[in-house]
Amino acid sequence: MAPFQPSPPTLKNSSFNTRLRIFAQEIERVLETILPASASRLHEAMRYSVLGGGKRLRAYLVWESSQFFSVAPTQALRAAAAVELIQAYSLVHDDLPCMDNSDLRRGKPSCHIAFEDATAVLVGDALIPLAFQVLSTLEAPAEIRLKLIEELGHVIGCQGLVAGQMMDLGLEGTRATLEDLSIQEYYKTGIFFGFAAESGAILGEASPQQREALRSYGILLGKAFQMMDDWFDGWGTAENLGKPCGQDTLKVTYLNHLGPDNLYTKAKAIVAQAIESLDVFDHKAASLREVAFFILQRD
Ligand code: GRG
Repeated sequence: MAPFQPSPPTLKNSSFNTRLRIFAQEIERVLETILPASASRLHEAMRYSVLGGGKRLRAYLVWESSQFFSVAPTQALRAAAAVELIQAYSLVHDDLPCMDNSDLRRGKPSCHIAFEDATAVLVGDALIPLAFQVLSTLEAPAEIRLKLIEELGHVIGCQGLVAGQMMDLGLEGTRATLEDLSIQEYYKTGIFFGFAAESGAILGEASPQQREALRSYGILLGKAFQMMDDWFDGWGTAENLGKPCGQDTLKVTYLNHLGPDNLYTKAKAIVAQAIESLDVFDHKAASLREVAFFILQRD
């Protein structure tokens, strides 16, 4: 197959990339204050897994959507940090030998390689309640905190991320259809993105219509993200992605169903749909539109 160009220069937006990187530093600072810092092996492994890497894309969605509704910056950042704790847990567990068995994550040895399997399991176990603790102590009315906790519990639990991961395991070695894949990806990736985008609206006590618009945007973004993740797994390099590539060659993926050109075209169409969901916010949503383009060209 001829190499396919994933990054049309017209989509490159270096000012957005810079903004995302600066935001990532800000989130890192907040995470530093949230994570326990004793010399215990568990705490050390938690910090190793959460800090010093990651695009912080889901956190950025929380931040940007919070800006629509003038949420206090400290509260938006803490909610965004909670999302990143969950993201880190899911990656630590996904890398384990009994899951995706991946030795490299964010350009460094996966948690179970740097420490060992049992510690990596416990790191994930500890990050989940820490995320809920952060949400429960936000400076926001109790019903808002409760809503965030309820929604997060839903999207990462047995009808969300964990269910999606279970489906993923079940699809290995099968002739899964595109529809199977799409359902699995909705649970594993889409609804967590949906939560990230919607959480600013929850924090800002937005209308149901505004919440729904942001959730739809996030879910569609998650779908395009997963598609491009498959694309990069087939065509990227470990050096620029910070994780092994070509891991999914034996798995059913969007890439082997659709082929690279078709996949990219479909991902672009989904990004366009995601952007359409933001119509209700008019010019306020410029930055979230940029995130959608970033999905197609991340480096
Ligand atoms: C273990 C319950 C459980 C779930 C794991 C996160 C996940 C589910 C699997 C990771 C494997 C994968 C390719 C998932 C789909 C795309 C994805 C979520 C990639 C990782 O997210 P990025 O690229 O990572 O945003 P960073 O490092 O930037 O945070």
